[in-house]
Amino acid sequence: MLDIPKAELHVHIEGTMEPEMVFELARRNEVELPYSSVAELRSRYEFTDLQSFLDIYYANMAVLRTRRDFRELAAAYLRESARQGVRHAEIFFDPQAHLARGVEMAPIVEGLSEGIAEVADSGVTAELILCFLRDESAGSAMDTLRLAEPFLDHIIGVGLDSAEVGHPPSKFTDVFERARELGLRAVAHAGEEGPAEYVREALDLLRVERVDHGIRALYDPGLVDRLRREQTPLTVCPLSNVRLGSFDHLSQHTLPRLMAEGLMVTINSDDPAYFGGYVGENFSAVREHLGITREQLRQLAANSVRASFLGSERKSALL
Ligand code: ES4
Ligand code: ZN
Repeated sequence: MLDIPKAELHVHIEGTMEPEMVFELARRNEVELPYSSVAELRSRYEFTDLQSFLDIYYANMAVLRTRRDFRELAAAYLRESARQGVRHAEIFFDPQAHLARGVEMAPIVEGLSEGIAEVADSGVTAELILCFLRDESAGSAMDTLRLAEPFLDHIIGVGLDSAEVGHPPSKFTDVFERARELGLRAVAHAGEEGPAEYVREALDLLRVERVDHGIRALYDPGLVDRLRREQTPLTVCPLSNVRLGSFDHLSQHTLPRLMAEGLMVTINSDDPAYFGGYVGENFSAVREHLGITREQLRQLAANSVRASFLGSERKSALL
């Protein structure tokens, strides 16, 4: 299963920072942490919903300060993922969270790019997707996009993440239109905790090419028909959905139903340092707890390559 070539399309680079790295960077950058050990930090990783996770995710990010930090973070994620069969990753990053602490766009984007370049010899490729924090204003998102303009060579697209409920995609229509004018691709988190209507808005107003999560689309049969007809990729994150309370146990996850509906489903890790595993562990878990067959795992892996922003030649090579 680890040997099947895969693409990871839904991973937040800040969510790949393992507790050991949180402590290492805190020491190096002289940032004070409110925990005395890695074990104590890890013991806080009991989440009830998305916000309870986001609170600790944003707090831990305070240790990320320099170009070197971002480079090491990206390289470590890609090395581990490559071991699990990931041949290509499209990686989210949250610049607003770092800009707010006085870290500039250049060390963030260039550091992440250097990390990607550092592991190129292992055959894994990656692209960066700039995510806007939906619980910040549309104006802040537009300012962030403007700050990113000198770095567009390093950025393939834009996304939308953070606290979903109460922050509909419609809030960001103009920002996504501007991003499209700049030649960027578009994706958005929708239907993770928010309603199916947010998935429709992401498609109609933000004109996204993939929906991140999208699990709540199943509450809307008309939307399911549309997603099937258009074969819109959904980047599903099984371990994340369980850790954040969408399902009580992995055996209750609706991944099999999404597949049975004929949707273009992919499997991803979201925030692997927080949710119990990278893409390989997500694949193993759905096989064990949802009865997903080896053949279906192959299908899910092939979907991830097809749903990526890779060119047709590289896609063919990975299929
Ligand atoms: C996230 Cl799981 C999840 N959902 C929304 N925004 C996020 N940012 C990082 N992880
Ligand atoms: Zn996510």
